[in-house]
Amino acid sequence: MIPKKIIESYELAKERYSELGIDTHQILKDLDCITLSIHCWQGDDVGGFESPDSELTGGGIMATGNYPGKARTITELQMDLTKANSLIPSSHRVSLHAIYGDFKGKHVDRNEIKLEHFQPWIDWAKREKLGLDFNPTLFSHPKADSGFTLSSKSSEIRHFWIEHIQKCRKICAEIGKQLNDIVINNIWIPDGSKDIPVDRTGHRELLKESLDKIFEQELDPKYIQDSLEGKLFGIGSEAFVVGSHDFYLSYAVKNNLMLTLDSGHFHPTESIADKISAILPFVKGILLHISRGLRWDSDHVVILNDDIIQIAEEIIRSKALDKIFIGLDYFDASINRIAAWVIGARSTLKSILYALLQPWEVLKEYEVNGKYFQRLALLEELKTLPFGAVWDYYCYKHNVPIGKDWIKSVEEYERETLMNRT
Ligand code: RNT
Ligand code: ZN
Repeated sequence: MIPKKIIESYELAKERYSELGIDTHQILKDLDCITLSIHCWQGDDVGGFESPDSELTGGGIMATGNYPGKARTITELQMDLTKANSLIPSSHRVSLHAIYGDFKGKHVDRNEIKLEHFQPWIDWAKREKLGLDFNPTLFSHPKADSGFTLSSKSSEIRHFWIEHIQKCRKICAEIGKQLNDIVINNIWIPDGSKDIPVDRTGHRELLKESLDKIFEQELDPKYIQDSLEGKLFGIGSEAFVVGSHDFYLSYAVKNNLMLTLDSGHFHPTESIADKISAILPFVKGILLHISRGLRWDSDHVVILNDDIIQIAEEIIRSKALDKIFIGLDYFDASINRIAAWVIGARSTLKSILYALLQPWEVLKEYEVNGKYFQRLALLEELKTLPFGAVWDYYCYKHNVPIGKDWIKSVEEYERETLMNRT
């Protein structure tokens, strides 16, 4: 697209927004302060690098599709992430899973992982000037096959996974130190059962005990912050999820930890947006896993829909950006994986821009004065303001493709790079 047209459209949009008292220039600066944590696992369908044929098994999550070109090595995954980042405006973080270490073809069990396995990621992050986040991996492993990990009735299994998370936390603190940055360590476990259990209490007591043990290890909060992620159900854990939302909300409040809200992990009529202001005053922070639930799946590629806009509005209105962290979490193996990253990240940023471009003070004043038709009318009118022109200008300013132009770039990368991975 011709930059002159982009600039002209932006100038017109700027005028329209200024009629509402919105300074688009300032808004774009505010948008620059929002960082997404981009999930590495979209790049290879949650396979990881423990062995050449590692793949996602169990855990109640599933990647469907077999689109060609998935990353098979750290180098390929880094290349793909760099490619995706070049199509997403501004600079973002990368979220790793423990199975993505550099194990050099050796069998390194989960309770044996060390900092050295992640050094290539740290060095890459330094070069690319990116922050890193982390996730212990408690699925795709024989010791998770029973459906229980930290809440297993077997003390051997529990201890194995406690050790794994202890190792992960140490690695996080080291990554944080080397990057002089905070690393969010997100703990999600698959524990649960397909059918109705008779001992919910027993498993939850064990999960609490395991977590208590894990958090005995004190680490510098400047470098690591832990977050706990609950879920409503998964495939094979339809009747019971040990680490439910209620369990982790209570645990996080009691222990001053962060809570993760995955937008695919609740009943479809529940609003994740509504939960932000309800939970934020009581927890250390909130990590959002931005996703799109679709029927049985909680991990479809994020698009710009009402759900995500409402979440973005609540993030912005919370005025607590230092306590809210935005991560992406979805995986689609049926389309080009780089495109999946780009679609989800660009849509998330668009939702935030849309939320920023609102005369919130005016809307609040209507609300406080009972002017409800005016509030509703203005919210509706905002929907057809030239927000797309501001977004295009933002992409132009960041030197990333404008509008659909990035599609060509991914097609070219697919032809020249991905198709050679056979
Ligand atoms: C699973 C959780 C979890 C995973 C990642 C891969 O339902 O959402 O966050 O998606 O750890
Ligand atoms: Zn998640």
